[in-house]
Amino acid sequence: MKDTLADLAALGGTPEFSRFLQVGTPSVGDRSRLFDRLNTAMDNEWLTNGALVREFEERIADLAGVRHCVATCNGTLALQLLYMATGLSGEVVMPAMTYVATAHAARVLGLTPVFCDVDPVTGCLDPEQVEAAVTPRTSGIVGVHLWGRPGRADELEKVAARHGLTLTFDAAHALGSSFQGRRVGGFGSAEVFSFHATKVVNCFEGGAVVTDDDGLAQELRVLRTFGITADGRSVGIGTNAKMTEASAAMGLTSLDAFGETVRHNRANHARYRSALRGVDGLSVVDFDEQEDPNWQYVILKIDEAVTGIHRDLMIEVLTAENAGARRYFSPACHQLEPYRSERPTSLPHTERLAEQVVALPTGPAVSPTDIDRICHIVRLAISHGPELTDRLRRRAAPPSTAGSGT
Ligand code: T4K
Repeated sequence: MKDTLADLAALGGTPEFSRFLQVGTPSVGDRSRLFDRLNTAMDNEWLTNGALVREFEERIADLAGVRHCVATCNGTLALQLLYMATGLSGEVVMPAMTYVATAHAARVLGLTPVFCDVDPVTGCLDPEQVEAAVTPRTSGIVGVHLWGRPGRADELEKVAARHGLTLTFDAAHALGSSFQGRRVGGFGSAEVFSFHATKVVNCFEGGAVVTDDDGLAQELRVLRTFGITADGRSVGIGTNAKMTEASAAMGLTSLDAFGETVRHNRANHARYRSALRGVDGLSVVDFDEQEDPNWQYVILKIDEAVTGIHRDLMIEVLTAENAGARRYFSPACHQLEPYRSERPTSLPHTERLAEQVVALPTGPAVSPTDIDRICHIVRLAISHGPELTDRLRRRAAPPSTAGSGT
């Protein structure tokens, strides 16, 4: 165990971990099942958009508690297809506290993302702020279940209904989460999952739209396949967003392990919470009794004014120890190009969160002992916050040339 600042790898000590711990180590499940499934696809001589994709869609629809799942090659294209299929135009209200894909998927279609502030506790859209952001040009609202939490999704439904707007959700983080007993998948007109390698269920790369709307599902299937219907008629513009059989094989195998992954992540979350309890200026984002999340992310908030150390320096300290930590999400979307230049916006709650959040390593490859060791380092760093900050900044400063005579 490290005792002094000099033991920290960022200040020349030996890294705590010999292997790099990640935020998003893939949840692979039983490899032999994966290879069996890949062999089935080979034996069938059917490599994309076939029986494995159909099976994956059925199981995801079942998990989300909806009638339809339209699987795609990634979550970003699933968002684009959904924005197209719901006929969005003009302005779309969404949070900036999200991965930039939520906004870019709209922007590439010529839509204008209007970033709206979030509830400082949940990090999800604040319904009152959404109400204030609606203009005559608004056609829809895109909620984001940040870090797997549904936020106040029910209230967003009321705002959308009041203004006659289309409500959809970016549920990239929230497979298997629920709110007040309602499963994510059934909020708004439709919801989008990501099955990127780092997500709680992965397809290497993959995504899906889930919905109870028969017509919307049909439209999405056509858009996903070049605008061509199942009976071969070309009925309009579309793209190629189909999922491969290899991705579905991975998705099904990862899905087999889903229950175990969630149990593991829930225990990791509790371990972090108890190991970091009582440290002034630090909090692990927790959930309330209405929410049943999938526990995929462990988010730490660091208040520099209290701890004397900024989030970015904490990430530097942890990374040097081979404990990979990520900024989910910072900068926020409105602080990124092209949005920053096109439409300068001030979002105080979002900006404060974006300044403080760190996603910590979790997932099946991170053990309780790993967590205790990470938390020990966090506590050591915080207990000497101002001194550590000073030493790291001095170390990073270019050597002074004053008095060198050159
Ligand atoms: N909406 C939201 C709210 C999203 O979070 C995302 C994606 C989307 C929409 C779009 O969905 P997709 O089109 O991606 O399906 C990642 C992912 O690329 C991205 O999928 C994800 N969200 C976003 C939050 O994170 P980066 O730049 O943070 O890093 P990446 O992918 O290199 O790796 C993240 C961590 O996981 C690292 O610590 C390394 C580790 N890792 C990564 C890979 C790929 C592994 O251990 N194994 C791996 O195979 O973007």
